[in-house]
Amino acid sequence: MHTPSRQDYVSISFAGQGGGSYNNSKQWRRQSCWRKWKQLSRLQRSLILFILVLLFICGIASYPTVTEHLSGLTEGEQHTDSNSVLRPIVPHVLPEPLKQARPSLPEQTSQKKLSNKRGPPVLQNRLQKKGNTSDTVVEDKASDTKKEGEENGVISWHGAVIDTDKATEGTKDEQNNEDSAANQKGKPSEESGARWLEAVREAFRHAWKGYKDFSWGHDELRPLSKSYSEWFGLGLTLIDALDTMWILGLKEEFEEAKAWVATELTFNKNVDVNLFESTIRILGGLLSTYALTGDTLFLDKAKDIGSRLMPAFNTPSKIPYSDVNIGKGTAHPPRWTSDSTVAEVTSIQLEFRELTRLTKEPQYQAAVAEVMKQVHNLDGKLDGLVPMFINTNNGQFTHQGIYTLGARADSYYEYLLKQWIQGGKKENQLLEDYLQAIEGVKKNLLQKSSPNGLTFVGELSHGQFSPKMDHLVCFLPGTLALGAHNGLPADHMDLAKQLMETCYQMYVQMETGLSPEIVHFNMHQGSTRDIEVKLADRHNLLRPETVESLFYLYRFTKDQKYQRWGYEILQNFNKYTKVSSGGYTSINNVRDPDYTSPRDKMESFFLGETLKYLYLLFSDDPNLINLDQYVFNTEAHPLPIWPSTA
Ligand code: DMJ
Repeated sequence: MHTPSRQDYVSISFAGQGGGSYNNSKQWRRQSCWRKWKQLSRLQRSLILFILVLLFICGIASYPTVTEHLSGLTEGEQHTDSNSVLRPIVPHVLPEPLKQARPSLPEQTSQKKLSNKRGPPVLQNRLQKKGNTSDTVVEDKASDTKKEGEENGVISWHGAVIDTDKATEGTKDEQNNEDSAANQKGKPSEESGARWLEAVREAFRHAWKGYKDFSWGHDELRPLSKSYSEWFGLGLTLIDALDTMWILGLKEEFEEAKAWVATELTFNKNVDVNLFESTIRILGGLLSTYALTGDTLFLDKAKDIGSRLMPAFNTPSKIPYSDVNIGKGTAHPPRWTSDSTVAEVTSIQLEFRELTRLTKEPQYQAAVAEVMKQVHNLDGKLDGLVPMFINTNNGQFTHQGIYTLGARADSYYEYLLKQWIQGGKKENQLLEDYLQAIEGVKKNLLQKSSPNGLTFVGELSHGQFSPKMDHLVCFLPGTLALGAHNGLPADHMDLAKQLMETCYQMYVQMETGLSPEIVHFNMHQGSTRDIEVKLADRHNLLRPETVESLFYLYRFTKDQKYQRWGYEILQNFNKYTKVSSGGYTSINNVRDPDYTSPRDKMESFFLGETLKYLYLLFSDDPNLINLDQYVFNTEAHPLPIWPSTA
């Protein structure tokens, strides 16, 4: 290793210039420099001047990039809402400012092509207007399975792509003019009706392309890393999407998926599956595809998975465990508790009852009816509202005193009504429990926000009201409307309409036009805004509940504003969650259009539910899944309402 000599050091220290004494005065340095300059030849001086000029020009040229970078950061840092509650999300997924990115990946080209012929015109126009600032490059921190072309850590992203400051502002008027049906109060024209249906089919095809290209036969697409994630290892997205393809008339896609089910799908696997999730998505998906197509392939597969799930009910209380190993035939609760979730054990009934009807084997219906019977008789309810957990050993509610229509309880209420409808409206106990629960909601959980008086469903914890509402609760307007359609009190429909408006506001009041996972409503006088969102609640998982309810409300009222609202939501999914290379992704932040922070996951329910309900919402054909003949399970799989002789 080279060590600098003493002599080197002395020469760098201007040794000799000051006769051995160190003189660092400004005057001495100026004179010394000038003397040295004079000693240079003309050629040397010209060369130095030329280099300086060159450096100056380069500095000027790079100035905009630097300022853009800086201003991007500053905007992000300063972005807060009026109440200063909302701060920009920590850039853990997107380590570089978006505006710095200028992608030149193949996806960008293909997206541009797509935008010329696909999607609603509004979107196309926005993209075209943006021209060469189209796609944004994001780095996917979660991608540990990157493939070729992603080595640089950059992935083309068509989402928060658009430099929103410019594009959104600049196109608002255009949007109004170009898609009057979506923005005026009038009836969407027949033409736009057809176009909106086609827009859903395009969205589905785009989602399917991502699934097919990067995660075929696996559970869920990770669209940014162009890979997949496994949950049960059973092709979850493919099965969840089967009946959607059938309903949307996507025959080619349906046939290729069916071929996979026929040749690749096996349940003889040593895997733990969640009883509720596999029932609503897999058993429900197979049963509904059988109902729609009559193809016994799907019934056979449904019988197979249904029988493999039955060990879950072998518990001391007959309240099922949460997890089953479908290969070994064993079941167990989660590692940390012997409790199951109330919504999970009470939202598998439609599917197992249907399996009994089709197979004439009574054990399926008997097992789920036993759960309903026990829950009906349990202490610990409040005016028909149930706690969130139930113990699999003693069959009692646990964690009592907390009541919500959101996570862990939601579909209990939905399945009370829907089982009653499925069975031909004869099972009075189910109806009574449902009616009592809705009264319980009105009495304990319903409030109005300030300043605009939005009706919302909050939560109760040991007598304390919390104005918190999950997006999951937005299933309720649809369920209330379905009840009213089936002869339940008319005020259920009034409440459905009010809650529908609230759920829509959860979208439009966000900067991306997409709802967060959870909102809090202001209730005190003098509030300036109705809806607040906590930092941790800003994500959107492509959930279906609001478009599900819009579908019911439109079917029963024919009020076209519900279709327009749905179309706005579809446009915003396209704008902020669509990934250019295929698929859609959940996002972390619905409050910042410039920085949505994609999560790199497409949930199976986006294809199973969200796009299906959007399509049905835009359809004016009441026989496309006639609601007097079918009842949707909680994963949007239509099951037949039993004929009266059944
Ligand atoms: C779906 O799996 C079902 O709709 C379930 O009832 C609730 N969660 C998701 C969709 O948000």
